[in-house]
Amino acid sequence: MILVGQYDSPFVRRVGISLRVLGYDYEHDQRSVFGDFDSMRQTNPLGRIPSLVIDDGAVLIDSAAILDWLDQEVGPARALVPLAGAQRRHVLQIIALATGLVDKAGAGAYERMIRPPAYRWPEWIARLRIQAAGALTALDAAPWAVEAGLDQAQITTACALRYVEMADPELLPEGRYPALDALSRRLEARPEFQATYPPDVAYPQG
Ligand SMILES: N[C@@H](CCC(=O)N[C@@H](CS)C(=O)NCC(=O)O)C(=O)O
Repeated sequence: MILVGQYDSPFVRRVGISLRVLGYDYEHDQRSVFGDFDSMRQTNPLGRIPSLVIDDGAVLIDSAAILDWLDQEVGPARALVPLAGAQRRHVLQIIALATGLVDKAGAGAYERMIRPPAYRWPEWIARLRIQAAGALTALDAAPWAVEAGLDQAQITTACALRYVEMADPELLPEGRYPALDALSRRLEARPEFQATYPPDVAYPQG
């Protein structure tokens, strides 16, 4: 299996961590989604990461679709998203908040990283930060059923937190979200998280 994409993408990282947690080996293709754009488009017509090349040669794209395939492979007893019931609804809602947080923090980072300064729209960046902060507040208040074991809600949220810490640290001041600080500390200490820990990337701030 080959996982395509670098770990500074929380979508790539959540797939890498899930594969490791579930005991799968994979090769890591570290082409850059920006630097290797033309080549990436040969792998995924959208030119996005992650992709996962599975053993029959098929290329799966989109982290949600990849993780769904993985849960099907391991079966309901080990799946990281519960198969049914209230716990499934809860996990999917947390994942929606965490991936939404990445969408909003990421859109703000792209504004600052890619758009020429003369074309930036401060009100839009401010709106994105309000949306990201809304997701963080809701995630911090969520019931974290840690005694039930590691699930996709925890993995995706921890990956989102590390991404926000890199992309827009202003959104995550120390101590504002104590439950999320604790979740992040606990999970980042695990081997699967350490093996995929993204090095600091210099995102323009402001
Ligand atoms: N819904 C997709 C989102 C993937 C995504 O947005 N990936 C980003 C990296 S974090 C990317 O490839 N960005 C480059 C681009 O879209 O041009 C997933 O879950 O896989």
